[in-house]
Amino acid sequence: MSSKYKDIDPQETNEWLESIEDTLENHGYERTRHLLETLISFAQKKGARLPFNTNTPFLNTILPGQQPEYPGDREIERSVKSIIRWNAMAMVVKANKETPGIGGHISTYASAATLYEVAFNHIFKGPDHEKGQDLIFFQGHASPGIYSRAYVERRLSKENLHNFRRDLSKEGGLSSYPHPYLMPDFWQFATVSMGLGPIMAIYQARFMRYMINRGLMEETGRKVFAYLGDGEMDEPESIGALTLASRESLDNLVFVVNCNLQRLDGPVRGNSKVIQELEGSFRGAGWNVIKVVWGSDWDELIENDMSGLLLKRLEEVVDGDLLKYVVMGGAYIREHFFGKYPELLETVKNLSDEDLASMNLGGHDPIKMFAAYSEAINHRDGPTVILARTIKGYGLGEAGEGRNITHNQKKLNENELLSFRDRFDLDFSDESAMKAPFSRFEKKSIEYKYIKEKRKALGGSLPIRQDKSAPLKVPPLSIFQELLDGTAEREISTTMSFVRLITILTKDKNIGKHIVPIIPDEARTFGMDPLFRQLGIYASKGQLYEPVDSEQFLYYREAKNGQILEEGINEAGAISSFNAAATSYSNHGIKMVPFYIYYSMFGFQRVWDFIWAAGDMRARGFLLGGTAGRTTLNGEGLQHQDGHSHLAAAATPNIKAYDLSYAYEISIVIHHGMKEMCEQDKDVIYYLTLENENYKHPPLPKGVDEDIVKGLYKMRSTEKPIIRLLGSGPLMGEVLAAADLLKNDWGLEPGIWNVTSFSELRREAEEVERWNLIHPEEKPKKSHLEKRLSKHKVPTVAVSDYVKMVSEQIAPYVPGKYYALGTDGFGRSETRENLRRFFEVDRHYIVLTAIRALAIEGKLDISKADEVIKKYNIDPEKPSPITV
Ligand SMILES: Cc1ncc(C[n+]2csc(CCOP(=O)(O)OP(=O)(O)O)c2C)c(N)n1
Ligand SMILES: [Mg+2]
Repeated sequence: MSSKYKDIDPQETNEWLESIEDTLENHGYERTRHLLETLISFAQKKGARLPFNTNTPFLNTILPGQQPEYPGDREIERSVKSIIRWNAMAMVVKANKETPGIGGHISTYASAATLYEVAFNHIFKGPDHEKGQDLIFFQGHASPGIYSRAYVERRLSKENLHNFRRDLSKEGGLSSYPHPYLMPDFWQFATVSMGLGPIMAIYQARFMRYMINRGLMEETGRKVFAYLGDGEMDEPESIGALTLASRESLDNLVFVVNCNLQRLDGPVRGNSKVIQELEGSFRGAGWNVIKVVWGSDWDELIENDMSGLLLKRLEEVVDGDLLKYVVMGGAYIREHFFGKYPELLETVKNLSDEDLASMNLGGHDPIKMFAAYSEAINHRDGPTVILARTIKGYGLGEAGEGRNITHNQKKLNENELLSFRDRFDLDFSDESAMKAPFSRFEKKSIEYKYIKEKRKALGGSLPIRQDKSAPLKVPPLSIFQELLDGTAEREISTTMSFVRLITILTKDKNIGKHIVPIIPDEARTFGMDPLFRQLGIYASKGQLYEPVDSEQFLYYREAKNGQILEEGINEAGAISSFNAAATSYSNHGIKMVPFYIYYSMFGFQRVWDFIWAAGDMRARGFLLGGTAGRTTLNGEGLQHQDGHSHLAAAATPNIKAYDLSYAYEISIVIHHGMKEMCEQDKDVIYYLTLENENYKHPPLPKGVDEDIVKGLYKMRSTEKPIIRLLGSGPLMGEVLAAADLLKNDWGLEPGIWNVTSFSELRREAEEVERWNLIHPEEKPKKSHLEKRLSKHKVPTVAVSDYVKMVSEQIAPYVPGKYYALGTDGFGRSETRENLRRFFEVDRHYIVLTAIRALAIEGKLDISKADEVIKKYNIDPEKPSPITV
């Protein structure tokens, strides 16, 4: 501001400077600081917005004179809001009366009702709006209020409300929190794992810009709103990506933080002020901050505060005090808040204790909230956060208003129900109120007509989740022909195969532009840098500089319509981008296919909660764990070597996980996945582990396409093998080598199978087993495993570069004894060869296991096992990799 401002009176400026200098000289820093702070807050209070400090006074950002006229009928809106409050409370109370322990949050929505109701009536654009639908991340535990509004709007029935938290009830339940998986026509975003909502909302807003800048979507002014708890803001994910939003000038993004100053156990910041702290963080990160602290009842007192004493007092008290005032009432407030300074006490002498107790707060005042929303949605060039002061459990009185007990408080006694009724002027007889009935307005009532008209004008009811996306034509498998043909003598890694595949895919004229490659700063590690030039890296500002490598062919090319989302070292952000792209079919009506490739170790164990949310949101896309495999990634050591992500993947219901050995497997699995996502509208995520070991890739054997997808196919076998080896991913090489040793050194010829997915095999086998269990008299079905392996009840040795439990998943379904080799234990930096020996998964251990298995079967003498140990220098004294 100062640089742009033309000094119209330099002499006056000088006089100000001189007096500051004077004070500094005569009274020191303390006095000077005091004077300046007083000047700044005075100016701010008078409406001057001074941008360069992180905090403004503990007052509303928007002055009363700057508030727009309220566009609604306050009285009707209040009756609607009151009945919505009532039903939201009654849902939880009833649910817990009928089924003790079913849970539910009463007090969150009670604090947030006005935040939502003002927006439902005047702000949120619905699905039929000519400018398109806004996207709303509802605060998870405010769900009862959102259901209650849907009931009052007649979108849900009384039975539905009765079945809150009873997902399995016959008529269909209402899920505890926003779960699109359970209510796919209603909820859009999974928010209740706190911290995920805020960062996903930021990346959703950014992804909308990406779609617009790439010409896939029109800019129509759609917004992303995220409703968040003040306690939730303590999650690192909540504030970790704030600067991305300002850097990307996301004026399509509005956060609304429900500052009731409490979380579950107690105050969010008892000893300071959470609103001021959040203001500092958001302003520091470049956001437009609108504080809505005080309601209209405070306007006059604040305006008349000439001495600044009121502001001084407001600045002095901490959140712990403010919470106490809510609970203790007017006389206490008079004595402890205003009473600290006699002059301040004077200013409230005409107000009764009741008046003092009922002075409303900003987040409960529709006028203040509407002013905040109007400014937020019209703000340009950056994101806005509204920090709204509310009271947790508002209206619950003794039953939990502002108290620390609110979460456990699920039942209201009769008196509490009656006082809730009185507080909101509800029209129930005593007898009726005590039963906590659900209630809504008649269809012909003015209230019903009013809310329906308001929603109609704004484009229809919310929340709503739809899929209006057209199918995307997947090209034939033959576009990957070069990968299906194998590499002959050339040695490459599975990662390189994948990079080739995505290069081919993005060139396809039909589906190419729908592919979204996402990478957190590892593109060069994976050899994906050629894509920089071909596809460009998305940058909303284009490329304002000449890159250092501009002379080179593969330079770092940023572009406004770039296709790659290069997220930097930011897995939480990258997976949030994945979630946005993977749900684009429903949120934007356009199918996109994200391929998020990352260091495998920094996937599941770092962002599994987001992956779980992706499942909940019915996401579709590909996760690629690069540099995977505990022994295949050799030099990087303990914190890098992933030998367990497949366990996590196996436990995630919507994930189909594959550990692949050859380029043709990758092509077939990805092609199949794309068909499911783009043509068959299946809500699936494929997880592929890719490795960096170079070897030759054979051509696709005949007739195994389907088996590759199912999880197991035959590599080679004699008519009647006496033992079976199962290999997976890069360890297939050791299995093949072991087979050669078995043949050449011991005269045994095993059957060799390649397992592309242990988890898919297990799932299918379990489904078959379940069917057989509940259809005891019918002809039993056979699983893929049984069909392929049951002819020979011989021992099986399975080896993967993952912990043994990964390959043991299928043990119950494989005929004959099952021996698993795996990489349990912490990783090490070493050569690949030494690592495989250390983890006891190399060819020699495979041979030893096989020979011993045959000895146990009585097919060989046990002394053979000892011969193996000697021949291959296996050290029986070597400590176990799990214990060292
Ligand atoms: C990641 C995560 N941790 C813990 C919880 C459990 N939990 C549910 S509500 C809640 C308190 C929320 O406080 P706040 O964000 O201030 O919301 P309020 O209810 O006060 O509006 C907690 C800890 C959760 N849902 N998610
Ligand atoms: Mg809170």
